[in-house]
Amino acid sequence: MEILEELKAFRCKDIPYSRVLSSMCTIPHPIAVKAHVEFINTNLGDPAIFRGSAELEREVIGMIGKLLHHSNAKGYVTSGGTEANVQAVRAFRNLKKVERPNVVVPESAHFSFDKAGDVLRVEVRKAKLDDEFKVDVGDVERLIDENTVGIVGIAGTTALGQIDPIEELSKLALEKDVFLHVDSAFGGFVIPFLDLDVKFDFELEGVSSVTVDPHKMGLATIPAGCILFRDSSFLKALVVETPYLITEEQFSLTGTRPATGVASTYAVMKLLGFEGFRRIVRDCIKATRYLVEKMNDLGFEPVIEPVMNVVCFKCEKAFEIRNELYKRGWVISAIRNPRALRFVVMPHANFNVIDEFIEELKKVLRKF
Ligand code: 0PR
Repeated sequence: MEILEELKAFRCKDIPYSRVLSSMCTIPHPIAVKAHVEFINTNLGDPAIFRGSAELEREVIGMIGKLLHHSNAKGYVTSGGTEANVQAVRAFRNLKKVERPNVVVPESAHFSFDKAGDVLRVEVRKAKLDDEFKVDVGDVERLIDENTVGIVGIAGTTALGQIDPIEELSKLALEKDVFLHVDSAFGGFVIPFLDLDVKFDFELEGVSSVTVDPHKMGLATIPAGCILFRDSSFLKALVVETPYLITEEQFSLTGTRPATGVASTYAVMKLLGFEGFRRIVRDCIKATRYLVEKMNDLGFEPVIEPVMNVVCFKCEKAFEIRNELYKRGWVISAIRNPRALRFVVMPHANFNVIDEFIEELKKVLRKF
């Protein structure tokens, strides 16, 4: 019992989500926690033993595939968006077999692509953004050469929640015969539930793979990311032999891995369904609008009209204000270019949380 008390003392030092307005993660849905516990001692690294868990993973891939217009997509549940992005780049590199491979990503790409470039020895070229902070497709085209194995578009950028012109990137990928990976780690569980007329997933012919993370807006437990490919040729390009196991090959990057995220994703998706997610996304968008109103009242202007539940406000003193808020127990983030305060309005960031935050911010602003 003493040990558990000790653990509790550590855990109490963590900042509660009700004071966090910068995270793409949130309190998981209660059914996700139950599902997670049920699968606590599973290991998908050995699917011959955990064959029920492996079957469930295939179901989940089918369900997420369906959400992204391709119920026959092939993939697996990863440890998160980082592993998913690394695996996409790895598959492209292995399939294209050029000597000095490169990928072209937007300047707004998540830092996981820098990790991918480093571990895979693939050059990561960064394409400029336009004045709406979407990738400039002309610049992507300029950066493509005979060593380019793939290009990347982001559907829900980390900083601003912006959506790149994936339709144009898809055309370009087909024209240049390179693969296109869409990173919708955040947006994958948002965009399908918005009333937005944008195509970003497998319905576009040029899209080869998609990252989408249930542990972000999917309300699943951490770790639960997902990589989906258009067909099994990409998974084959990732395979290594595991000769002493009953299943003789493995395409995941990690070896031993839990099915907890698989089970929690399944549970939330089954329980909520399309309509349930639509409600959650609608509430997050309402709260985002409320935050924008309150920030406008304080004289702050958004960098772009928020596309989803991520919003940044222009602010020269962004880092100083972020640090001062942190001292007072609140977590928001700050971005450099343009200098701005950044917010992710997750389901835990309800109107009450926003009101409390604004009161604290007013006090902080008096100091500046
Ligand atoms: N792709 C995009 C577009 C992302 O925003 C992220 C993470 C990833 C990939 C990588 O996903 P994993 O972190 O699951 O590997 N974006 C979040 C961010 O940088 C990660 C995060 C989440 C950071 C919660 C802090 C935090 O409290 O904001």
